[in-house]
Amino acid sequence: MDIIFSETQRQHRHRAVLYQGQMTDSYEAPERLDAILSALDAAALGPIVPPDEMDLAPIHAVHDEGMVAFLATAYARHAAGDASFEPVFPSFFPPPGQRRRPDTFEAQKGFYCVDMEVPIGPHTWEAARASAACAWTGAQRLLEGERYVYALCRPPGHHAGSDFMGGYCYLNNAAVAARALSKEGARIAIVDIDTHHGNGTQAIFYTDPDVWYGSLHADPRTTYPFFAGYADEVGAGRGEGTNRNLPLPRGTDDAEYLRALGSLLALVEAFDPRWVVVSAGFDAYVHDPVSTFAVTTEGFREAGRRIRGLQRPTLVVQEGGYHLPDLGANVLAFLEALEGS
Ligand code: Q9C
Ligand code: ZN
Repeated sequence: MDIIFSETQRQHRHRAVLYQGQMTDSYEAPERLDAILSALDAAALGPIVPPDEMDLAPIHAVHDEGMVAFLATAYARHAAGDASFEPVFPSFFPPPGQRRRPDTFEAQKGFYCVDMEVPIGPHTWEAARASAACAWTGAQRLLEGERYVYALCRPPGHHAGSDFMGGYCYLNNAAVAARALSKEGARIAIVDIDTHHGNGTQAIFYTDPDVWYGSLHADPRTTYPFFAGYADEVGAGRGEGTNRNLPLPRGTDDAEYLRALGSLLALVEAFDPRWVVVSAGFDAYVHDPVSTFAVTTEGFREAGRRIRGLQRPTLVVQEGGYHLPDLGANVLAFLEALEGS
């Protein structure tokens, strides 16, 4: 299986995110890449190749021009001001029904960043762009006839919407790949197994009849992203019926996780997509620091086996997963089972 990876993704390192008024360590660190790379390397899963050259068109096909421009220039605007503090952080957020785009940089931060988990440092834009390029390149490989491709993306993407960023996510990598695959009206299914609901991906495709989105995740009543991911969100307009959410209780184990995945995959079969994109987060892991689930390495292996059962060309896009000691083993178990090795 081809593994698409860019070294540029390492350059984004936010030592801190703001949580409950305090700077805390971010789990979303470059060491995640090494944890995954060393496991894939040791197992010789496949060639690790850099992404193709990508201009901004595939990003603009998903994201609002204003948001992309904001992300690309935010650090330079910040550094040019009198800021004494490193990353760009928002302070002011639009109240419900007041989502107007202000002219001033200070207010644009909270207009585009919906929480305090997306600080923008000197290389965040380059890393986010490289991450999106990995996913987009993976889509190109599928279009060229590859059966299974793994995009080792970081920062992750599924909490980024067309015009918002949040939850460690700046650009929606899976959405960029899905858009690239949606040529000639081909149907695509995005299966999101990260422990968090992919509120950005859902929002991007909510009214799109050709892109089905299904997610299993911790109940948003108690878990990030809180404001979306409920079972009654089923899509709208021409996209009605192409969105499916399965919130699961605290303590969800392999059996429950796989049962939920089974019901999502039955819906994927019924949708009959040409392509499958997996938003593959491994933060449902029993030891994950952000997880309330109890999924094991064997659970992820079985998830890979079940998705293999779809018998569709599949792009795996890396999302969350923060337990460094076992992250690589979890990714490897999933990918090996997916390709049947
Ligand atoms: N103090 C992804 O997994 N919030 N994003 C944790 C801990 C994490 C996770 C707060 C929510 C975002 C892609
Ligand atoms: Zn997650």
